[in-house]
Amino acid sequence: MSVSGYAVDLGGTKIAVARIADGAVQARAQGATSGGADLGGQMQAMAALLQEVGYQAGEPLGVAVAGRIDREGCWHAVNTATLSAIKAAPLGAMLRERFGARVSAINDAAAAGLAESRFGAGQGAYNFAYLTVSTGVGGGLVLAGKLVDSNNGLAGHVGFSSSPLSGEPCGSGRLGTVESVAGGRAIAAAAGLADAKAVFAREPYDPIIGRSAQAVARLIADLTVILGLDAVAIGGSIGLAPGYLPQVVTHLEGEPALFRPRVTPAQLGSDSGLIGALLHCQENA
Ligand code: ADP
Ligand code: BMX
Repeated sequence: MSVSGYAVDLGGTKIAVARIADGAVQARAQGATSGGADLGGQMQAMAALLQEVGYQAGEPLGVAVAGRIDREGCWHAVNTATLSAIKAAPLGAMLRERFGARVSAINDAAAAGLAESRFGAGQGAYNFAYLTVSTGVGGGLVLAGKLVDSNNGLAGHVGFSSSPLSGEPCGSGRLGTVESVAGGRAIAAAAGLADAKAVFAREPYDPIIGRSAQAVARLIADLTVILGLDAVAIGGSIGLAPGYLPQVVTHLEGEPALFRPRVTPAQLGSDSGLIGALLHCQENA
């Protein structure tokens, strides 16, 4: 893996940064995401963590963030309950101004999908989807070897598709989405606990987690109908939590064989967003 430089992965719960050499994480720093921070605040948080891993302006830097990035490099929260102050924020321009020309910005799940398709669980698949089950539910679709993108940056945001298992409002403004039953915020709210991690600590086979896994299994089958997927990789701290993937697979077994692609954990684990962000930078900046 000839991927070397620095990367940021800003999700709804945590910001991870890394120094990467030949595709391997050499140094890592992490902090909590401030959901109410505006672009200036988020940039400040990224810069402070980057300093911890030795980054200096001018070096290659791939930035992956939750939310959509449009063709002009503007950053918009789709779920405004997760990043409430991110609205048409000129992330691309601000990153270049602060860190130089060798920077790029991409959605976090799209970045992870790119990395998994190239170096991880998606290798050898013709049509591949990466799904993250984390604060929200995100996706990166790689079809015929190419990451699906769009002018408005919304392509791949599969967590905002409808789920028969939810009638709940979603921070996207839609009603009854996959994210509003399967994501970490939804799991915590349904259990009345501070976060989804506490729900897992109590009981990984809690019916609330089972419902999340069932919604993700339905989503996988629906995406397979539409895209003819060969393989799906699941990441995110919930997706990778012990006991979660087996529940998804059990629910998927209720579908006819034609609608069941290969489903595995993300091979690069929690590094896929970081490695994909830097790969995107190398290929686009
Ligand atoms: P982000 O959404 O910022 O990318 P994560 O992938 O870590 O970050 O996902 C955050 C969600 O995962 C939160 O809902 C958190 O409670 C949950 N979580 C974190 N660690 C664990 C764990 N070990 N087991 C289960 N859930 C976890
Ligand atoms: C949401 C959406 C996606 C993101 C996905 C996973 C926002 C703020 N987020 O669907 O852009 O890719 O969550 O993000 O609109 P995470 O926060 O769970 O890592």
